[in-house]
Amino acid sequence: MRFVEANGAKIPAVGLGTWELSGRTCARVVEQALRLGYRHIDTAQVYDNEREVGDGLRASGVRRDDVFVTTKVWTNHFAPHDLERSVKESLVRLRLPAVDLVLLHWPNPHVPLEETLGALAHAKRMGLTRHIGVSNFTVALIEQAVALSGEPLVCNQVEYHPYLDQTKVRAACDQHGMALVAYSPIAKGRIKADQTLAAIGRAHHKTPAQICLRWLVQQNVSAIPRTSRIERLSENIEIFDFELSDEEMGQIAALASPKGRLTDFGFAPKWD
Ligand code: 1BO
Repeated sequence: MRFVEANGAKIPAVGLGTWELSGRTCARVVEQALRLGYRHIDTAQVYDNEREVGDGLRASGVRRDDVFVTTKVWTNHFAPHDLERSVKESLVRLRLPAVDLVLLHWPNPHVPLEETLGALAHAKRMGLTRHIGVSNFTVALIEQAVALSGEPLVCNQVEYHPYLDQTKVRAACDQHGMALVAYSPIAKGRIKADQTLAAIGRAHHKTPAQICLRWLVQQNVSAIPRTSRIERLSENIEIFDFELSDEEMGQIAALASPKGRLTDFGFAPKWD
């Protein structure tokens, strides 16, 4: 497995996203993913599956120290007194003494960022997490967060796939030594019918999803595809035995369109 290094963290380049996985399916998929070689599992308080992620971790038999576990604090727990308590509750659900990474899941303009980041840094100093970071932060918010954080931020997790240009966010992350972690990296399956990805795939004997994930990791991005299908789990990590040319990287980047964002929630910040 390849890693993305960022401000002291070593994040496996491919992980399992668990957004929209729940119950026994979630536990079974996490267990299988770990058995197949995944070493990076991404969950969040708002996914309501931390308990099942913990079940899958334990059932896999993989040593805790060998897995990079991320969770995220939802915006209703951003007040300083609440953040630490909510992280502790996440740990109870996961049945872990600490996670590897805790992220602020989404910007919350109603709580001063400085206070939330202070509480997040405190959670790190207390040993509840090895690293801290943010998610769904715009370039302007990354700049603010870096300036305000008392501890290094190791990543910004955002939607990223060939149909969405994240050049500016990626550049801001690079500038501050942060990794970009890509959720919805295969564009919720839309890439399956893509002729450009299919043609590149034929040249490398790979599927459009594998081409897409390889395109991300070749940019030093960590991708967290989600699937509930066991056969897809293998497909999504079999991307380390080939390389895309500069020309192919460019052809894939050219697929981006202004309407490429798939997850435009009402509470999302204005993207720049
Ligand atoms: C509301 C969840 C978005 C991806 O983490």
